[in-house]
Amino acid sequence: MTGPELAEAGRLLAAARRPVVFTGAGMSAESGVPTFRDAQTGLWQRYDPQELATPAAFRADPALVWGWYEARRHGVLRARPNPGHRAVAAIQARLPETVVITQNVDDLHERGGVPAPVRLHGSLFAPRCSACARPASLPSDLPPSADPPEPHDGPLDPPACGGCGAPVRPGVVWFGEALPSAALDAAVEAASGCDLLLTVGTSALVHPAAEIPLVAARLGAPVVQVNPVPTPLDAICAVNLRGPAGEMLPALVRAAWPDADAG
Ligand code: BJW
Ligand code: ZN
Repeated sequence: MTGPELAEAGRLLAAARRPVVFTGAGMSAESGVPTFRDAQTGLWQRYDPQELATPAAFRADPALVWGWYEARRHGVLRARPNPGHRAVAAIQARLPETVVITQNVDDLHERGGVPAPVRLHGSLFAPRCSACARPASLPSDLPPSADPPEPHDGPLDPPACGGCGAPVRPGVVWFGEALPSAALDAAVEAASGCDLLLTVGTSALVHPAAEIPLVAARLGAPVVQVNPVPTPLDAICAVNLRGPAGEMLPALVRAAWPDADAG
């Protein structure tokens, strides 16, 4: 893959020392994890994700919402990191001050070689009590020798908290809830001090996360976007790389460092 945009983005990455990589659901699309705003499959076609990902939906029907998250968690367990995840790890290996900030609730950055991404919207793998916030464990559905479970499909009662008996909830950030303050502070600090922000696979519709690239741009850092389609961030980007992350990111790493192993 060649082209003036890729060459320019490669020059910006090669010149960076403290880049931020900001990712959304499109990062994991080529791993087979549906994006948040993709059409859903199976039973879940009937529901709008924006209406399921709320505290009110969980209060109204805990089994519906817990079942949806278990279905998605099982899908992620079956997924593998794609070449885009490995290219992000290659950037961090080259530039150790790289900060990876993700909106994703899967664990594919970690499995792709980025040990500690800043998680703005929580994780599918960190459930907690809906009343007392005590961390809860998940069913041990991945014994070392077993295949990942078949995706769960349908409502499922959440487990009860071992401390107070209230329903356990997914450890994610729903609409109307505050983002974890340590993660948000770390993200704003990294974006404020970066010398390049690479935004990958996000529609940039959900706030306050969508403001992270704007913080970097406002303070003068160039913003490079990887997305097959335009987003509200197009206008602030120095370079728009229109294509899938699994192809564009390895190509970008090769453009920056022709000798690199881009995954
Ligand atoms: C590819 C690709 C490939 C495809 N390669 N790319 C300001 C203005 C307006 C509204 C608000 C505002 N501030 C706050 C709000 C309200 C609300 C909000 O933003 N609403 C908007 C929808 C209008 N925000 C909130 O409620 C937040 N909380 C809050 O503000 O609290 C205030 C408060 C303060 C103090 C005390 C109490 C309260 C919380 C937001 C939490 C969002 N959580 C979710 C769900 C997480 C759990 C779950 O997954 O179920 O996070 S919503 C969902 O959207 C999820 C995602 O992380 C997030 C972002 O989505 P993302 O990643 O961009 O995915 P998609 O699907 O939208 O886009 C995919 C993109 O990939 C597309 O562009 C494709 O083209 C692209 N793509 N294939 C590269 N191969
Ligand atoms: Zn409890």
